[in-house]
Amino acid sequence: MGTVQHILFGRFLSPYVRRVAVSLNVYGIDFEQRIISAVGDEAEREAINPVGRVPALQIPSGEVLIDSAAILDHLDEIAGAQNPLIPRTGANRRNALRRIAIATGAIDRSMAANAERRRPTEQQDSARLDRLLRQAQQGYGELERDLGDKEFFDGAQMGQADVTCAVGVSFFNHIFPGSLAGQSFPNLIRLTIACENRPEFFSVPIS
Ligand SMILES: N[C@@H](CCC(=O)N[C@@H](CS)C(=O)NCC(=O)O)C(=O)O
Repeated sequence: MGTVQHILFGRFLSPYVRRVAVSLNVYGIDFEQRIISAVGDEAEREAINPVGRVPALQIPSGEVLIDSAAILDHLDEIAGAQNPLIPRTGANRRNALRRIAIATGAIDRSMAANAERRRPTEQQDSARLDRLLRQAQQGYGELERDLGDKEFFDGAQMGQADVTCAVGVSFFNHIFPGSLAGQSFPNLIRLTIACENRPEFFSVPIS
């Protein structure tokens, strides 16, 4: 058995950490997880990333990559060969980047909404909470229409837009149960269930 040379920092509760974990699995790259919580453990997080955020990925050279987009770009470069999770050129690349931008934007809105509702009652801003939830749902609304009855966004093969969207949908429904119900988002729920039933996903459950 070879030595594990990739170390992924962060918990799979974080959709950013989780999309990196799923992508490592898709590419068949073994990794070890080092759990650093996104709350507390600030000194530990800042030792890896000066702005204190996860995910980070230590690669075999010993370098530590930060920010999920930069990590995924590296994985596409070293393991994507002819078939990267984000297409390398053209309209397919532009479309994938737009979908990923909407999915990560919706993830950010859902995380901000979660933080807003956890503020002490007297500091809570219900108008802001409503706006954040509405914008997250609007983002997923566009992705729902875009996906339509296709198996994956780009056709028959799972790409990064599918991975990021599925981890985002699972995360939103985890922190705000029922926020993306099957009646209103049937295509996204179908995609998410299909993804979550794959080993690349179910071996790295939200936790
Ligand atoms: N753009 C970053 C976002 C990372 C991010 O927001 N990470 C959160 C966890 S989901 C975090 O570390 N939060 C801790 C903090 O902001 O103090 C990425 O894609 O990696």
